[in-house]
Amino acid sequence: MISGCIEQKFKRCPPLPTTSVIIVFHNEAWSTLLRTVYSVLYSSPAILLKEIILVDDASVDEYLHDKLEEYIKQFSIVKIVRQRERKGLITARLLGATVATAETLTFLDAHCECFYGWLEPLLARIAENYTAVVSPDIASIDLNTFEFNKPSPYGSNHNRGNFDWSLSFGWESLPDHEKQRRKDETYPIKTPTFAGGLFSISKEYFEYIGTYDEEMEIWGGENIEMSFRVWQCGGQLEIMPCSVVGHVFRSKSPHTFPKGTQVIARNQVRLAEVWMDEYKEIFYRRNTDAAKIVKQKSFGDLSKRFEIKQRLQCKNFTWYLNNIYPEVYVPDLNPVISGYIKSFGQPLCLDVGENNQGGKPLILYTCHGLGGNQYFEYSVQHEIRHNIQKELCVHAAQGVVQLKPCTYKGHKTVATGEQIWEIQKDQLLYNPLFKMCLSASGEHPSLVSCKPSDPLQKWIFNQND
Ligand code: LR7
Ligand code: MN
Repeated sequence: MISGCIEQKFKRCPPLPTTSVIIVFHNEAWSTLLRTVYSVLYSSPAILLKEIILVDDASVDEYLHDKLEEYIKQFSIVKIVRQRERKGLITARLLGATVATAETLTFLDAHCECFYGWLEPLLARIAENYTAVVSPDIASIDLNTFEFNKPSPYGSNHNRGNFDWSLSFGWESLPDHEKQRRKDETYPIKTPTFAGGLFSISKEYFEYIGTYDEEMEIWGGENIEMSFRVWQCGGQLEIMPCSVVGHVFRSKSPHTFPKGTQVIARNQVRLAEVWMDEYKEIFYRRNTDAAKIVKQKSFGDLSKRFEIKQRLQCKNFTWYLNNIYPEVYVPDLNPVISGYIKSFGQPLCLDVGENNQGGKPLILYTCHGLGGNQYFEYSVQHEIRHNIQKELCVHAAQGVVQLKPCTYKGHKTVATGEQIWEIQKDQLLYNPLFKMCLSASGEHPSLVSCKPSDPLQKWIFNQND
């Protein structure tokens, strides 16, 4: 634990605001759910913890019904409410919030362990700034051994939340200006987005700022929506380094999606439509499910969400990018060409693979037309970019052609010769530095001497449809 955190003192007069801890779950294991409940009970000062509200999102596991009900009777401050129909974590949290009676709400996933002293820094920050939406520093609990990786006494390299243009949440290290702004290690970290599962907020502010989008279903998107909304509408999203909570990070989602996983794309479309202005197109180009939902207008009614934006006089997405996340790379709003890149000689497309070292090799793979790993953009700088999670560019080299971080990173930088490609009339992809062409012979695309009659050197750019 950071030493400055151990020395922190919190005033009893006036006291910190109380909190209702809301834990939503669907078919959670008994042991992890109860571990979460016990750790909250053990690590929270009684005067601050008003209640723990368990919200069951229509679990089918038998032990989560009568047995759980019986078990929690021993704790006067633990309640359970149930969502009869499986609607997902967003409406479950909303249900929890409506029955909560404390001044603040604290949300947790159902597989957490709170570290000693976790609650006070969150509530103290809200007491200081009512518009602060605060997350703990999230530690990991090993998914096999369930061991808690306790915070290091030497402090840690803090991370903040970000998003990529497929609207996935990610972590990144703090930029220098944020390191410099913080006077010491205990200072709140401003974060462009939050993971969304573990946070505290004033109950009144939660309502003022528009709670959640109740039409979002099952899982996903709500954390990015809330991040954009909080910043654009005048709040602050922060990570409190002195508050530590462990979470079991799973390798894959255990949930069923009764209406299919397209609900995630639908949730994302709902947030893009409301908060991202013209930048929403950058996302739609990268996710064909989302583009379809937009085309068919099957994202539902958004009038209530636009009303909130209007009522709170929220700022636009350009403001958010410039002020809250100036480090972000914004892909071309109108790329020269975008979609998949298909070989003329083989029914294969350029694709981004994955190797054991976490690298991302450029490969050839059956075309699927879904965007994602087969989404490329031909930029104004003449790069072939795969800019979904990281900014990766097709990078010429003797032999196998790879994906490397793009050298053009916006103003004052240039695309180096390896990353420049000319689309020639005969459909060759020509690299002027090597004076060679991209070929689909072999397993990995490679550079060869140009030969316009070779079908393996011809490429077709296609819009995803
Ligand atoms: O249909 C569902 N109904 C539910 O009640 C699906 C899930 N849930 C419950 C589930 O039992 C759990 O308690 O909702 C909670 C979150 O689901 P997880 O644990 O499967 O989600 P996650 O940890 O993989 O995902 C993160 O992103 C989600 C997007 O919707 C939520 O915002 C999660 O709360 C969020 N978790 C965190 O922020 C913890 C830190 C992890 C990171 C990064
Ligand atoms: Mn989780």
